[in-house]
Amino acid sequence: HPEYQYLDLLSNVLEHGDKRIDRTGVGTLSIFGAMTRFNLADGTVPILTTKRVYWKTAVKEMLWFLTGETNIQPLLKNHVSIWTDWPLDRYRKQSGDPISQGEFERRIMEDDAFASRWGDLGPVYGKQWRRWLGPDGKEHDQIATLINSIKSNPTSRRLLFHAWNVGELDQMSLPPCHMVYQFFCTQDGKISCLLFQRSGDLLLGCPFNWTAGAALLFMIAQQTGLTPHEFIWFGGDVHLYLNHVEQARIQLQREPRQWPKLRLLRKPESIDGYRIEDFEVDGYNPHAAIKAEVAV
Ligand code: DHF
Ligand code: TMP
Repeated sequence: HPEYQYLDLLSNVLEHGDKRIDRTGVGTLSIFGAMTRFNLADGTVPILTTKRVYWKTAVKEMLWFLTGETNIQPLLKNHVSIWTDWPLDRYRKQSGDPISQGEFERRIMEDDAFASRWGDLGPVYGKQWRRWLGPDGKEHDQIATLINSIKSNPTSRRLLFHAWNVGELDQMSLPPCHMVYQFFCTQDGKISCLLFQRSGDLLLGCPFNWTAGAALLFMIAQQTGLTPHEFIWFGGDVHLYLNHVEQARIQLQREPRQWPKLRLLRKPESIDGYRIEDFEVDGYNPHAAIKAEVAV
């Protein structure tokens, strides 16, 4: 079962990870260099079954990146709170206001001025993917260019987009973790995606990144008339936070179940036309969710 790639990685990190204090102060067990390879034939998607993964949240995050947005306001309006901690932390530190998360999210949603002052993450994924600022002031839409290139030159070795914009890193609330997405098309009409991720939170981040990356490949395949083939993931610093060790042990005791299938119910005119309602996941019957704190 392909999910053993995850479980093996998790037990490898638990057993052999280098124990260190990380940027967040929580501490991690880290290994360097890991790969997973998932076959998406017949619509199979990497959504872990040894715990419930909120795949709609992961897909909504991906759709938000594709809009080019970097403000959390539209995410919150779509009931996605996974990015709230970073603006909230900044707001509390800079204003001295010990606001609750719920109240902060309410203000971001209801007060546009507050949202634009405090809800923006800086020039993160969406900005770099859709509006990378060139030295001449011209903005580059890497996603539109990618799709055109796949259609016009499918054997190109330059089918990729990148988020690590060195000159803008200091303005980002977090520098990009999933950094480079590269694509490869075969002569018989299959397309694969390879993602390089410099830093991976194995318990919380990676399962989301795999699901979202596969969803992206399904959309790009549909837009270019190709069939999704493999989603390949490379991790640099792959780690388990020390406050996730108990959760990892629980998950390691569980048996994977059959992976679900993803279907796109509609073909939008362009990559910009997708909505969460277009995604249908069939046969997802995971083990129970496992709660874990995200390190900020
Ligand atoms: N920081 C850290 N330390 N780890 C991350 O994985 C991470 N991911 C970010 C931003 N910063 C990060 C963006 N992606 C969750 C999942 C992905 C994500 C951020 C957070 C998360 O907390 N997932 C929980 C709850 C999901 C939900 O409430 O819908 C989970 O159990 O999967
Ligand atoms: P870092 O910038 O110090 O590497 O911290 C970022 C943390 O967030 C790290 O634990 C990796 C994790 N992360 C993911 O795993 N996936 C993601 O998509 C994001 C945004 C972060």
